[in-house]
Amino acid sequence: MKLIPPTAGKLGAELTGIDVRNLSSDMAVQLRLQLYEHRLIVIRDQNLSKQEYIDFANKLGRPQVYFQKNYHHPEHPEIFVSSNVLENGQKVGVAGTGRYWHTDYQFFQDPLPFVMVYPQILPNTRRETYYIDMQRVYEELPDELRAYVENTQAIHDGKWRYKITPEDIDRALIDILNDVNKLVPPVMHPAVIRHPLTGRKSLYISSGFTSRLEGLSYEENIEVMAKLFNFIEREDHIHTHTWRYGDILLWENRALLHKAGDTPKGERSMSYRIGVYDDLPFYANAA
Ligand code: 7UC
Ligand code: FE
Repeated sequence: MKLIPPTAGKLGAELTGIDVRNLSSDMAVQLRLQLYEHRLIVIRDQNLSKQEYIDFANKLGRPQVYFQKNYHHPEHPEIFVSSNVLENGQKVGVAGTGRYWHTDYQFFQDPLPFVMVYPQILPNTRRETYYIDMQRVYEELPDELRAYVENTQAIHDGKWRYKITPEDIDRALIDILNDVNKLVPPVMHPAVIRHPLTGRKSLYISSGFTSRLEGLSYEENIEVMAKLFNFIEREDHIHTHTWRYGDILLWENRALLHKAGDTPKGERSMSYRIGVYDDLPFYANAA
């Protein structure tokens, strides 16, 4: 097992020379520590069955089952399927997930600590996923913006990203919206969170899920959030992962934003995600 750290100032370590089917529990502990340190690790050249992929997740922590069934792999509910490929003429999972800056499960009380993605079919002409290091963003935040997020709570709302399912046909938008709001009511987290193990602080807001900052008027909130997201999503903050077959990308969802790349029209794409709970709280108290 060989871990190649990123070049200074960059994101993304690379793990080679390991078949994760042979990962011992000692090695799993090491890998978790490397993940807290580097936040984004690409594990190259894996060739796993669905069950072996789930077994790997079990070595890192406790695999999650996504709250909506329409995302589940039909035989393995732990696998969240992002796919536009029909299997036996049937739709499996959901197409075009996460094409906006976000962290997974940010709109829940217990967000996901780790996430991994293992593509099964890659588009021919473009195969990218994007990341932003929110520990670095926090450190670089101009004082004027920092004042708005320090000792502040942010409200996150998942309902605007809800995808219509076959059961929604013939229902009024207002009824769907009311039901989704009951299913995932808005939640609050500190706008700045401290990592429970490393103690490093991250800015914990995203243009995908964060609806407002506490204590601001309607107008001020719109203005401040626009400034914050402009800063966060600056070109020089974005790390691009270009996928190769065999990659498993594993990341610290406490510290990074991510965004799925578009699949070019007419091309196929299918990937398997597993969310994993480690044995730590999502954040330590800030300050
Ligand atoms: O379809 C999607 O973009 C999924 C999104 C609403 N949730 C991903 C997550 O884990 O928060
Ligand atoms: Fe996501």
